[in-house]
Amino acid sequence: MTTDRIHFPQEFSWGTATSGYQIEGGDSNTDWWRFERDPDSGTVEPCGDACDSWNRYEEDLDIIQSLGLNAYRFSVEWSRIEPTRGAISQATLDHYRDVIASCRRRSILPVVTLHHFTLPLWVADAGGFENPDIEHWISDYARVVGEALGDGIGIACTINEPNIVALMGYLMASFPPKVSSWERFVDVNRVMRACHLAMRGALREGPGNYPIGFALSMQEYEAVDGGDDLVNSLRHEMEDEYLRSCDDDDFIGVQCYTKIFLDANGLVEDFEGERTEMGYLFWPQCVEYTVRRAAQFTGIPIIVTENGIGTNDDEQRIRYLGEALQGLKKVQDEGVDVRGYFQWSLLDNFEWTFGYRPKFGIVAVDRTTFARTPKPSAQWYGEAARNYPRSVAALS
Ligand code: GCO
Repeated sequence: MTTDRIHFPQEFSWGTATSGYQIEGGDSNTDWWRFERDPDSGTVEPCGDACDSWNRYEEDLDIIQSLGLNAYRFSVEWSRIEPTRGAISQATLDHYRDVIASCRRRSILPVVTLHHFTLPLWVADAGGFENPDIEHWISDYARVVGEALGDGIGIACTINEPNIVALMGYLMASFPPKVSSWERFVDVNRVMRACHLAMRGALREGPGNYPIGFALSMQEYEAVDGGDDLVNSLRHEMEDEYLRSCDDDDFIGVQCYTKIFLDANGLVEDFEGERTEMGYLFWPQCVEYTVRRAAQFTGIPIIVTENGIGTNDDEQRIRYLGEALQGLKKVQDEGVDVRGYFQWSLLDNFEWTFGYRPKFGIVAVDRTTFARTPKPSAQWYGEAARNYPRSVAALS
């Protein structure tokens, strides 16, 4: 363990999260950009200019500051930093140094993700996560990021939802490279864990003593009508193997949105209960469930690196966040070491194959002018965070 050299922020991190591709705009040197142009991809619209946050990050940070939040999770784009193998863009690194400095000026902790779903074209063309060399490529990239940004990073996530990249890209065939194979899914999960370790090693060699971990997608699973075997094998691959491998990390990032039902044939779409815009079950209780589950596997600190709801109904969002925070309080009272909570997402942004329809943001973004308008939930969340746990006790 290297925890004594690690500096965890003293205060609980109250933040909101985004990712480069979903908000920056113009990340054209990626597998996703190309994928969106394939008529068979199933993507409803291209990402295009996204929220133009490449140019408007100061404005985004002003909003975060005005809400009284003390942390911001965003991602840096490999495709911009290393547009072709070994060619590093200093201008891009300078840009991200500015973003980090802009956070610091506002006393906002910069929580930096290095890989959030997208690959540079040169990596994708060489086989992406199925090329054994990816471990070297991605750790070289991490070394570059660590060297250039490490003195400013507050917390680092190496890979965002490695298990979702594997699931959606290699089993469900709905993200690039659109493969459907259990063996390849299992294999990519294994490669992901190796990539994380290599990246963590590279970051630790650089400046800074910030905590390093990865962000895992977790769910509450429920087996119905003979779904037990599927729940067990899927959860083994999607969660348990990852949770067993992270004891030497500084924290584990837990990301959760809902509860899913599986029968012997797969995902059950027909279930009772309130739904969100994504068709998910309205299930803020997933926070306490998944945090508790992560804590059963590992004793390292936990950060809820993503939780939120896609909805057009901001009242529903407020209700969701309120119940989610009540769950957070419960697990903290049980003694689980949780160090932060990041609401997904700051902005209404590009929701991958669903395009701009789902509204995960606490801030609306005009699709033509890019004007930002905080929703009532933004104010609500800021106040709930500032007054936690009093704010949450008042809800029950
Ligand atoms: C993910 C990603 C985000 C999504 C969010 C809402 O979990 O898929 O980290 O990019 O936008 O989860 O679906």
